[in-house]
Amino acid sequence: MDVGGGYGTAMRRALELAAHGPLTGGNPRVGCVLLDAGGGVIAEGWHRGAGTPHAEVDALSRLPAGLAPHTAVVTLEPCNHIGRTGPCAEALIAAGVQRVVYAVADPGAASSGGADRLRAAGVEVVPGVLADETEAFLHPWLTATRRGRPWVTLKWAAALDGRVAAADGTSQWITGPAARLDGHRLRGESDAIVTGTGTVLADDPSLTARDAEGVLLPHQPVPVVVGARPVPSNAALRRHPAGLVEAGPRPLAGLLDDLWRLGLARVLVEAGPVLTSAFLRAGLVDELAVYVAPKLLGGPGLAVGDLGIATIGDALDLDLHDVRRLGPDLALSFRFQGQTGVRMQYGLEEPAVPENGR
Ligand code: AOF
Ligand code: ZN
Repeated sequence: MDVGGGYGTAMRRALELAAHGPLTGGNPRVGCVLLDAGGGVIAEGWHRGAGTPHAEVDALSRLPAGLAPHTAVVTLEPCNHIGRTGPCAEALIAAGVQRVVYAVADPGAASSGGADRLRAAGVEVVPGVLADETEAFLHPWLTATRRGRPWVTLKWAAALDGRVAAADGTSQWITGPAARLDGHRLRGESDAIVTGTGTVLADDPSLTARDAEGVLLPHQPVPVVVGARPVPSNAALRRHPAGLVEAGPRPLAGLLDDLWRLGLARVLVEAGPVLTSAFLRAGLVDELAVYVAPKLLGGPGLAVGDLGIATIGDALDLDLHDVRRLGPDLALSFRFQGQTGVRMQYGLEEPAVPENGR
């Protein structure tokens, strides 16, 4: 059998299954297909999120009685640790699986090593099937896990000229309903949402993830407020269903390290120009999610404040990752090449977040 190509179809199915899993909760989205000796699919499984069975164990639990799995095709190297659930490598060995095909290695410090464990038990291991597709599918989780710091998406909605506020300070409803709804989807796919006290005091945002009718989505990001001033007792954020973290004024890298330790692996930043540029200057942003409305506002109210860039050669370079049309607006997503930022490029110190960190 042509090993890579022969398992391509099953791995593609495993990726489809994986995509049912949640983006939030800190665990990867993983899918698994079990094959009989003839290569026929006899069970399928996927991981439904932290604390629930892993994809392999889920698939094994769905095996029809009397059928023995010969090959397991799984998008991520089976784990080798007892975390919230048991080690998948052992479960596959115990089930009598003779070959394990996977796409990408598990970068987790504790969970990796499943391939070696399987080989030691005499199981044939075929790594790297649909590796590029799976790397792209799991890119935010793999990046965050390899680095030990959350994946950070910086979001804003602006007029065509990059303006987010008019001369009188009004800033609501720059984009239309479809773009706003997409912004709520983004919140619902985030573990934490970071903003500044300036934004809280100026706009009193709820920072909840809601559907078109205003109903709360099943998953809510934890709101994290950066800045010295306290969140007022009557602020909408005090009623956030996921609680509230008041982080105070502090270096953003350390804040992200703390969020990672709390299992908050996908962070969305929705803030004013000062905090937005502080994240960019510190080189802590992985992705920009920019909604562009076909409007011109003019004036000084820009989405991004000073980046300390003196000349065009020092501009931050991004790759266009995705373009969508949402009603009259555009949704653009950009990623940094290799997570470069001003700090990483030039060794600058991260600027302190100002007291009123907007
Ligand atoms: C697998 N199959 O379906 C998943 C894996 O806390 P736990 O026990 O849920 O372990 C989480 C870690 O296990 C996670 O960070 C990743 O390294 C791996 N996820 N492994 O064999 C799966 N979801
Ligand atoms: Zn596992």
